[in-house]
Amino acid sequence: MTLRNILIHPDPRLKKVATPIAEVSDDVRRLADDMLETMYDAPGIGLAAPQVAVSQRLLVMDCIKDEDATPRPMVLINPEITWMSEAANVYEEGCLSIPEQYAEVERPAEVEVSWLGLDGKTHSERFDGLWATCVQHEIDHLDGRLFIDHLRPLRRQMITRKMQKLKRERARA
Ligand code: K1U
Ligand code: ZN
Repeated sequence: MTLRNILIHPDPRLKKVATPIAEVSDDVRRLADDMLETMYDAPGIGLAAPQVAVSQRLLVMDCIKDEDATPRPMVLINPEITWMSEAANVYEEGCLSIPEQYAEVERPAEVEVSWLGLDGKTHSERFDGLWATCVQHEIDHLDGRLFIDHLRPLRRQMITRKMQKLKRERARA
């Protein structure tokens, strides 16, 4: 397993709509393994392939935050939201591609998602709580959307400027 580099906003590769995956190949299994390792190392609760510069529809997540609890690493290929609740939930979101910036985002409180698993089978599950927030945040990445795209333009601009400054500083270091 290899740690992959996480792209930082602004980057045109984070704005592209990712391509569906045709089959669960060895490359796809390797990508999923690398992404889980990269997510746990960050640390984060989710990661989408475009964040590691792969424009394919694959995401990983594990929203078990308690270190004493059993982890639940999930790999979702070509995920689709098939149902969303009318009730909404507000969560203060972060993003590994927008380090140290957090903002409240409102999303459906519950979603049903279907996806292709690494076992080649179709899966479907209803998510709520942090899992629902996280899976929607990650599917947004597959569609070239970031959590700051849900904010008012001025707030989004402020965060983007901070990220431009961070990238300049990192390039100089
Ligand atoms: O997609 C990403 O950039 C990962 C992101 C996922 C996410 C966080 C919060 C709400 C929705 C989606 C992160 O994992 S940011 C880091 C984070 O939330 C975290 C890090 C360590 C422990 C617990 C949470
Ligand atoms: Zn993110």
